[in-house]
Amino acid sequence: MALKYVDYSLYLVTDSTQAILGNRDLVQVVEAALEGGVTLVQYRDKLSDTAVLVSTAKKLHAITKKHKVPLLINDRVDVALAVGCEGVHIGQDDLDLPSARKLLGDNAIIGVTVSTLEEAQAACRDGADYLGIGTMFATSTKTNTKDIIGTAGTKEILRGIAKEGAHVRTVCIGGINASTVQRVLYQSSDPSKELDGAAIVSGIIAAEDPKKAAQELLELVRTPPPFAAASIASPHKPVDIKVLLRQVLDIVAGVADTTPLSHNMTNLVVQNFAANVALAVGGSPIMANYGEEAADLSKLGGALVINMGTVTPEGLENYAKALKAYNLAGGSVVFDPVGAGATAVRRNAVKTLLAAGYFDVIKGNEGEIKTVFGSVVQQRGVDSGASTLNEEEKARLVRDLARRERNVIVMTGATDFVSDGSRTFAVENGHELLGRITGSGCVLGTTISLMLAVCKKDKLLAALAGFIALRDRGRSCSCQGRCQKAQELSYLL
Ligand code: 3NM
Ligand code: MG
Repeated sequence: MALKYVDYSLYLVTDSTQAILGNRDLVQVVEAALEGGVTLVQYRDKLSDTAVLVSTAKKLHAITKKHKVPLLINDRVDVALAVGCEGVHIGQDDLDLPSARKLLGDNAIIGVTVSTLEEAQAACRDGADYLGIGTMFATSTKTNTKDIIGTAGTKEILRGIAKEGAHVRTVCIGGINASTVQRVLYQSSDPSKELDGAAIVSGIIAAEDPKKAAQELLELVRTPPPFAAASIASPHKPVDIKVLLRQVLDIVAGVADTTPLSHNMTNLVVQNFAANVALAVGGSPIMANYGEEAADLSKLGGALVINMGTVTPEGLENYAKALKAYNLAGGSVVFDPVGAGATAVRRNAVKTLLAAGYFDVIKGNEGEIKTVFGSVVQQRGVDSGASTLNEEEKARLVRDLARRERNVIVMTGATDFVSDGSRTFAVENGHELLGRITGSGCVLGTTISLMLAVCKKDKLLAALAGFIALRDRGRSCSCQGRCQKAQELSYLL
């Protein structure tokens, strides 16, 4: 097969419906998008008759050639042949890939829509040049989708084809826009296989200014998101706990020295307690549950805690709004999915929030973390419920979830487990009295947020600092890693 150098980073898929295109001329809209920098175009038109398809495709091909961008046709191999464009995109219900290849030849670019690992593996075996993996998020542009697979499902597919599909390129599709594209590429990509780009319909075609929309999206796909961790330790580099503890104590001291803001959107039970703990460790708390305030607050260098302990429909909207504002500003966000496994409402709230934005740290008890992972657990109220996991299984759960979400997971319990996917720690930090008061877990979210505000570059250290701050003000400890606290941290995986 001939080598085809194709830039998949910003893949425009067209739509000719009134709802998306309106009364505008498709060819003009695509030309504007090309001027803005889209790197690949698929003509997707489910409405027009064959003669119109061919004549529109010819016009589109003339302008894509001018911009040296390939043009693919959705479904219709015959139209691609008539026009002589670069290839086709086929769905699972369209002409099969081997037949399309036979008709179009080795030099054609052929992409396939996949939403499961099995479909992806079959397409790789059959010689697809690229996969369109979806549906990422629910979208009005395509309603007959099989599954909303999100970033977690996309990553599972990428990991599953990393070997056999090493040369097969990949894009994600479905509901992706300027406010989600960076996170989607960041969270979906697996270390063994990255996404090559994002396919977008309404984010460009329905935009008031398609050229500007394409320019903005191209800039976004080419830069890492503001919350991308600058330094994650190499998985093979051994960790020196004493060195690490000194770094952690520096973070705790840094909070006391710089008084960062901890913006809490938290439950009615712990607001006062959490505010006082934030003050006690040297931070500056603001308890602001109104999402509109987040745009301003996110610019003050602090971090946000979203604690869904007393969730309401309005509260959920406020959380999502604040999450987006902090993601945009590069401020860190801690998620405390309180009682996640207790009710259907809370399980759905978790899904809604994970799809709405990026959490730097997710902190919960065993029942909550299992629910975030996707296991069905029945929590009794906000208590964790009986533990079903041994220590090694707990360590693996937090590690795997951290890898999936590409963040830091904190799971509290008699022993706490913390992981960033490459380093996993157990923290022996418990006290029998903690189980007899309310809010001890919630205030940990607040202390972690303060630590994140002073240490963005290593979120795992910040999370560990959140624990240490609750035990002892770092400033008053001069042990240099020699005291009892050093023994309380152990490195697991
Ligand atoms: N295919 P928008 S979703 C064409 O899941 C298409 O395979 C999908 O449109 C899939 O960018 C989709 O407007 C439409 O959300 C994507
Ligand atoms: Mg199709």
